[in-house]
Amino acid sequence: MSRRHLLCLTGLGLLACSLPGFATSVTADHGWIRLLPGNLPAAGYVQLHNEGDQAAMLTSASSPRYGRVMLHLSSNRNGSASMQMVDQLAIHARSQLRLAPGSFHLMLSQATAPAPKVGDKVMISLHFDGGQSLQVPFVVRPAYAEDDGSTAPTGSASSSTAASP
Ligand SMILES: [Cu+2]
Repeated sequence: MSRRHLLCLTGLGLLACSLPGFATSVTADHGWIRLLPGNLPAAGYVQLHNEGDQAAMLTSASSPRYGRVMLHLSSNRNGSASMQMVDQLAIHARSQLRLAPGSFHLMLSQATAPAPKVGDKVMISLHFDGGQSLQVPFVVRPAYAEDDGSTAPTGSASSSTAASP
């Protein structure tokens, strides 16, 4: 159970949770960046949770580490992969939206020097309709990474046990 859920059970929490605006209703976790070599743009992924009663609209994003951050959607039409810009992304009431490889992502380009490297934590601000923003830490991961690395790889423990004498 998240801290927010606990807060909502208290009297003060009830008041806070009933206030309009999503600043108290949208949270983000598992932020990570897939770094690509050279000057290729990097991609940012994150999970957004809207625990409020109203939809929240993500309209843009920015970062001190990247000169340009765009909302993108990857698609695969007739076997060819492509990306398109997205004006805004809705996180519906009481639901979540996952920015993930092959789907929605943040396209990060024009990295500021020194360029982000694997292991860095990059702050990205997510800007929502209505003027509020959310500061989210993104951990930088290598090009081959599939997720934020917070889940331990499965299977490695048993294989190493089998290999030991
Ligand atoms: Cu893209």
